[in-house]
Formats: sequence, C-alpha cells, structure tokens
Amino acid sequence: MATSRPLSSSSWRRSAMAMAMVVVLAGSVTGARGQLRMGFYDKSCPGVERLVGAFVRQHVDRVPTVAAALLRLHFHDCFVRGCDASVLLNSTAGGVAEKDAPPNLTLRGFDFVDRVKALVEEACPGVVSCADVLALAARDAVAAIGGPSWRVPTGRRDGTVSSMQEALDEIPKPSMSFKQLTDLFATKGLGVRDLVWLSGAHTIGIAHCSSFADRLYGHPGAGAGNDTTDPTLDAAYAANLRRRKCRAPSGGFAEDAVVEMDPGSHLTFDLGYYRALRKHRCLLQSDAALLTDPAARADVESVAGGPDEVFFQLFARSMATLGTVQVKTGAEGEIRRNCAVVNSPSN
Ligand code: HEM
Ligand SMILES: *[C@@H]1O[C@H](CO)[C@@H](O)[C@H](O)[C@H]1NC(C)=O
Ligand SMILES: *[C@@H]1O[C@H](CO)[C@@H](O)[C@H](O)[C@H]1NC(C)=O
Ligand SMILES: CC(=O)N[C@H]1CO[C@H](CO)[C@@H](O)[C@@H]1O
Repeated sequence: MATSRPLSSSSWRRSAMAMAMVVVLAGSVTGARGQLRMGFYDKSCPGVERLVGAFVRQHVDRVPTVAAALLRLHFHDCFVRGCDASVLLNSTAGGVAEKDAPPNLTLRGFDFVDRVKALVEEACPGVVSCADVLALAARDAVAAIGGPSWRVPTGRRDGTVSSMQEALDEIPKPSMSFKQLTDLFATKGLGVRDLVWLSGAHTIGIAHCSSFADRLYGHPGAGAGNDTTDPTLDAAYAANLRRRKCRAPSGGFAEDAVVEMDPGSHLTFDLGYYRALRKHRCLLQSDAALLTDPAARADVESVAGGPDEVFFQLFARSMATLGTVQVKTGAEGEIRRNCAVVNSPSN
C-alpha cells in the first residue's frame, strides 16, 4: 500500500491497528501450531492414519484399558516440552527421563506405542514422528471405546531431550488447588474451561491408592480427634475406599491397589466422571478442586446433565488444542526411528 499522502492521525491509528492485527494473525499462522496440517503424510506415507487407526481399534477392542493409557501418555507428553514424544524416551547415562519421574511412574502404554511405531516404520521408514503416532493413537483409542473423535493435524517432530525434573515441574499434581491448576494450564495456552473439559478424561482409567491416600488419612482439613478424611470427599465413598478398595490383606493401607476413576464405567467414555464429581465421589483432590470455583462448578453441573454429545464436543475441542501445545515442526527436532531413544544418542 504505497501512498505518498501523509496519513491523518486517525487513519494512522486505524492502519496501525490493522497492522497489529495482521501481525497477530500472521503469528498464529506461521507459529508452530500453524505448521501442523491435516493429512501431513498424505504423500510421504499414504494410509498411515488408517494403519494406526486399524491397529488401535483392533487392540482396544480386546484390551480397552489401553485407551486410558494412551490418552494420559499424550497429555503428559504435551505438558513437558510440548507434544514431542519426549515422554517416550528412556533414561540414559546422561540423565533420568520423564518416564521415570514419580508422577510418571504409573504411566502405561509405552510398549503399545512402540508397537504402533514399528508397524509405521515398516511401511514408511523414518517418515512419521513418534509424537504424531501418539497423538493419532490417543485419538483413535478414545473413539474406539465410544468416546468422541477430534481433528489431529500432523507434522509434529520429535524432541531429543527428556528430563525427570521437568516432568516434576510441569505435570499437574493431584494435590493442586484450582488456582494452581489453572495457572499451570495457562502456561500451556490452555484456559479454565480446557481444564474443566480435559479433566473429563478421568471418566476412564484407574488410579493407585497412593495417588489419593492423603484424602483418606491425615487430611489437614479434618479436625484432630475426628475421622481424618478430606471433608470434600463423600463420606460413604471414602469409607468404602478405606475399608475395601485400598485395604491390604494384612489390614494396612494398600498403596499399590488400583481403583477405577469412574466406578462402574471406567472403560466407557461417558458422563460418569462429572456425575460422580457432582456427588463428591472423585478420587483426586484435583478433581474436587473443580467444584471450588463457582464458574467451573456451574460448567460441571451443566455438562453432567447431558446429553453425552455436549461433553464430547467440548472435550474434542480441548483435546485438539492440547495436541498443538508447543509442538516442534519443520526442521526442528527429528523423526525418531525408535520412540525410546534419540537417533544419535552420542550427540
Ligand atoms: C488436571 C490435572 C490432572 C491431574 C492432577 C491428573 C492426575 C492424575 C492421576 C494422579 C492419575 C492416577 C495415576 C495413578 O495413580 O495411576 C491420573 C490418571 C489418569 N489421567 Fe489424569 N490428571 C490430570 C489431568 C488429566 C488430563 C488433562 C488427561 C487427558 C486429557 C488425563 C488423563 C488421565 C487418564 C486417562 C488416567 C487413567 C490412566 C490409567 O488408567 O492408567 N488426566 N491422572
Ligand atoms: C527402554 O526401556 C525399556 C524398559 O526399561 C526397555 O524394555 C527397552 O528395551 C528400552 N528401549 C530401548 C530402545 O533401549
Ligand atoms: C470434628 O469435626 C466437627 C465437624 O467438622 C467439628 O465441629 C469438631 O469441632 C471436630 N472435633 C474436633 C475434636 O476437632
Ligand atoms: C524409576 C524411578 O525413577 N522411580 C522413582 C519414582 O519415584 C520415587 C519417589 O516417589 C523414587 O524413589 C524412584 O526412584
């Protein structure tokens, strides 16, 4: 727009504003998120998405618990160094990896991702990233147990660094308050509602008793001489956890016992999580935290009323956003051949 006429101050302001908008828009298009695209492998590895989908469906039909494992892996991956498959790397002599950090101790599904990746490598060696394989497999696994599906643009590149300390710092802890959770999500470009809808992932899967032990015993919110259970946990449900689900045969507390996150339907992607949460029957303090914020609580109550489709759409949209967090694209990173090790470990 070459014009020799000096701009009046108001039209200067207008064009400055327009320019600012162009910069903002260009930023979102050329930023890493913009470089992911639907069907990134259409030419370089045609059929890869069908290959992943078929393998995942076949296995999830037989072993539905795989779905929760993959969904959580994808989430943990995206929260540390962006969705770059760093979560899949093994520890090395150089350092302890995310995999081996305490909050990650209970992650499952590594073998499964390695098997999908091996299949993909057979079809197209060195083309498809582990980060994309994980993002696609998580999506397909949730769909396979009757949950929603979402768009997964591809083109993620794999990182070469995995650090236990970063996982400790970046993965949300079940003991976190609403404010701590929303602050952490904000650092990933995720809003309050993304927290509310993504927490709905806890409608599937399991938790170890150690993950919510402090809600059952010695909870600081309970008075001395009282039952020390977290008062925000339904009393009958808490008693059942203490006396049955988390009780070792010896009578002590069974740290390693596992409990269904959504009792009765932990293999089905449904509204069970929000319905249980409404009744204060969720295992984690971070779940209960959603009820401590009036707006989040209203969201929980409205989505719990159904139908499933409303939650599905909201969850799908937030998952699509989660899958783009701080991704590496273009010439960044590498396409790992084996998801557990970087291509040139000597570097
Ligand atoms: C909001 C913060 C979150 C916290 C504090 C949190 C924490 C946890 C904890 C402590 C467990 C139980 C681990 C165990 O004891 O074995 C768990 C399980 C799980 N989480 Fe989360 N989580 C959060 C958000 C999410 C998100 C956003 C997703 C996915 C979108 C997710 C997906 C899952 C799944 C699927 C399981 C079950 C895993 C299995 O069956 O092995 N979580 N989470
Ligand atoms: C990564 O670690 C797992 C578990 O320790 C092991 O079974 C696997 O062989 C390792 N993978 C590589 C490529 O070293
Ligand atoms: C026990 O809990 C009740 C209700 O929360 C409270 O009123 C009472 O003061 C507590 N007792 C003690 C000894 O802390
Ligand atoms: C394999 C590994 O690194 N395990 C660690 C998990 O976390 C506990 C503490 O909770 C450590 O003691 C382990 O070394």
